[in-house]
Amino acid sequence: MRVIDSHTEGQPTRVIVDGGPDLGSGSLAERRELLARDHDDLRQKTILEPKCSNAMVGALLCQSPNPYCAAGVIFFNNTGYLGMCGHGTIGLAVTLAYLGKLSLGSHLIDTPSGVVRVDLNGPNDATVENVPSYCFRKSVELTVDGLGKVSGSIAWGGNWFFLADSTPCILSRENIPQLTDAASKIKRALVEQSIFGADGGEIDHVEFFGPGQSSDVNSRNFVLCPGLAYDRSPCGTGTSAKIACLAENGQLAPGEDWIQESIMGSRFRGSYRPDEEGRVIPSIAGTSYVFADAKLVHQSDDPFARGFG
Ligand code: PYC
Repeated sequence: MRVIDSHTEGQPTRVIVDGGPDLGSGSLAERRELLARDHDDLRQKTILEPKCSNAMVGALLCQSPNPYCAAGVIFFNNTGYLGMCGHGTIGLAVTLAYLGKLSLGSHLIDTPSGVVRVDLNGPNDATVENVPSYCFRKSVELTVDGLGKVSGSIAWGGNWFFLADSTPCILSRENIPQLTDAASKIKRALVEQSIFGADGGEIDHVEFFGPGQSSDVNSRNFVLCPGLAYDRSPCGTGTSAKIACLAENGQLAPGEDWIQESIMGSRFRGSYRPDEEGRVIPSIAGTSYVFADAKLVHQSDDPFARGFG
């Protein structure tokens, strides 16, 4: 199985460019179900520790049934499958450019959450125009073990996010263990208190916000992903969810830039446009670098081939 590894603003993506299972020719959402049901060992063998850090997002390159799409992709992580992934789509575009399979310019990419557009601006720079994003609920209150009352918004950016109204501590690298602990407790409380997304989907990403480190940044975030790894990038779908909430509150105009900084200090430049139906279509721009072009091998007696179990 050939994989290409990259990182987008610090967050890694491993694209499986060949050697994946035959998932038929259904929609990407249908194929994601098949992959999860019948071939989860692919996810386990490709990205779980000890092979990768638990932040790694896997991306199975597929052919899209939509003839206008340059590619299809199914994203997965250390615990399951994602609908969309912003940093991963930028990583995929840069990976395809590295392989000589994507030219500079505009392309459509099919994902289980819908078709997105990617503009490859240079060999390492891409802008993703994401799926329609929206704020589902505001001022949602929950009681969280050790934190007391916590309030926030629930928003869709291609995945479900809880955007907390306040942060338990300063958003600094030294506080990552505390931030991870607080966000994990919020994630658990959402399930326990039966608070879900619009479609009953689990709200499996939690975001905290604070001031950026310099005046040209609008905000810094900390994003906890479903498998309890934190996003080293500002999270493309998380920034989209934030932009949808800002648009809903009249705090960001169409076309206005929103510079989102990650807990590691890397940045995405975001903005949005309204579509014909007035929905928020966020764009996220970032940089990605390829760092490995490898063949994965699986030895039959490797006790940790599928991770630590
Ligand atoms: O960039 O959308 C993103 C993302 C989701 C999970 C990790 N990164």
